Amino acid sequence: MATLPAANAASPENKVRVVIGAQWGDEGKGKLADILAADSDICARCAGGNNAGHTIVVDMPQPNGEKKKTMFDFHLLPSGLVNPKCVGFIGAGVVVHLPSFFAELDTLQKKGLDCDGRLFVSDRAHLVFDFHQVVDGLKEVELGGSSIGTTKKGIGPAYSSKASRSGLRIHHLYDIDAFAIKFRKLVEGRFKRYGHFEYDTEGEIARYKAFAEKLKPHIVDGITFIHKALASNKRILVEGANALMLDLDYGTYPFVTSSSTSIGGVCTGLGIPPRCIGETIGVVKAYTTRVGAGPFPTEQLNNIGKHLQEVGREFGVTTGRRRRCGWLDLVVLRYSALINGYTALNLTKLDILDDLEELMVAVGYELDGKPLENFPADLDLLSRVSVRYVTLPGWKSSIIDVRKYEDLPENCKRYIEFAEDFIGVRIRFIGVGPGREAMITR
Ligand code: 2SA
Ligand code: GDP
Ligand code: MG
Repeated sequence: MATLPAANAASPENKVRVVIGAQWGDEGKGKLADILAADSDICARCAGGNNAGHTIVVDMPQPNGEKKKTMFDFHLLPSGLVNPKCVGFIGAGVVVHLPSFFAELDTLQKKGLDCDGRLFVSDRAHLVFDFHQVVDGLKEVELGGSSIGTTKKGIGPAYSSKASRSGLRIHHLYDIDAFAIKFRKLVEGRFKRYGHFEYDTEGEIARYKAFAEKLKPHIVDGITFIHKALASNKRILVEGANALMLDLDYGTYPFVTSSSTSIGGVCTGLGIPPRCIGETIGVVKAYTTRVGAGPFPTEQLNNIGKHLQEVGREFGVTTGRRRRCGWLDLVVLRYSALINGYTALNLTKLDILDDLEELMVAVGYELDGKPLENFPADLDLLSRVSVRYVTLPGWKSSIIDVRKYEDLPENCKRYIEFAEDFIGVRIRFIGVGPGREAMITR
């Protein structure tokens, strides 16, 4: 064990920072991760896979010295990679679809981001295969009217293979013959369960043989990697994927993703102890969106929902699906804050509310006239709740160019402070536009 640092070698002051989604995803985690990556050495993903979609808009320097507004969509790779000094790390809790890994890397390189020598993946991370994606689709069909609305990226089936202890991990690629035997067994199992589907098993094995070689420079023992980084005072940023309300345990089960998207997933997905976690920044969209099926108490199936969807350009980054939209739900956010223990919040997309006359925010759920104490586990019960709202006045002016808190319109500050007081966590960052520069810090 001579190469590993002692268990307490990390300086107690060097704490890991975490960016995590507080609602149903797409809050704007990627943008904050990109901003914080500027003073981070490592940006790590701990959960999920290429179901995630994180959009970042930056002014990229061009060879002619000018800057060009460039959009990056991250799925499997950490968004911190936009910062040329930041190293990307994919932890054991992530499920990795290698064709997507290389395709995404290729796109980044083509857009002028040199990622050579600064992208690593844990040898303990599980692999997502194309057959997992086929099975994802078949499972959805089987569910019929109660389908989850997954991204069909094979995420659920890959985590199922992991939990049933038949999954294949990155390190299995080192012995391709043993890999092939296990892989055939895994595919056979899926044929038994779902009937025979079109799948080139042997072709896939050959492809993975090539991937194994190509991936070698990226593979690390994730525990050694992360603990050496901690011991040498490297600043680590964790970029959460999806969000608390999609967490396998604490989300609106079964309308959730299949990983631990809460703070717990940071420890299990990266192999770091809780005492190493410092700031946990919850990212909160100023209204609520959800993509896919499942309960959404403040959803607005009317002109308000349409307005938020259109002005907020609410489309899935991975699938292009239209996102469902509704009012800010503070019941959800209190629940979310209890589980994740946010030390600060980033309120995003506040500019999307600029034109609205009045804003409603959910402050309680009632069932048969009685207030509920917490966000309920039982979805049947949840479908019967009535939502109690408070109405706040809108600010009816553009805030996109505001950069100081005190310059925001009074009603806008009132909205922010109302949410902050209700949740009980300081809103430290306020997003007023998609660009890196459109962020107010207080
Ligand atoms: P899955 O594919 O098994 O993880 O789907 C299970 C549920 O999790 C939801 N989910 C998401 N929700 C919001 N954003 C996600 N990423 C993409 C984006 C989504 C897209 O950034 O826009 O492009 O559609 C994401 N990934 C998974 C999913 O909708 C299911 O409800
Ligand atoms: P993520 O999955 O949490 O990283 O979020 P997505 O990238 O899926 O969706 C957030 C979208 O909102 C992206 O298109 C961002 O560029 C954009 N965005 C982020 N913050 C803001 C903001 O403050 N204002 C506006 N108008 N857009 C924002
Ligand atoms: Mg997203």
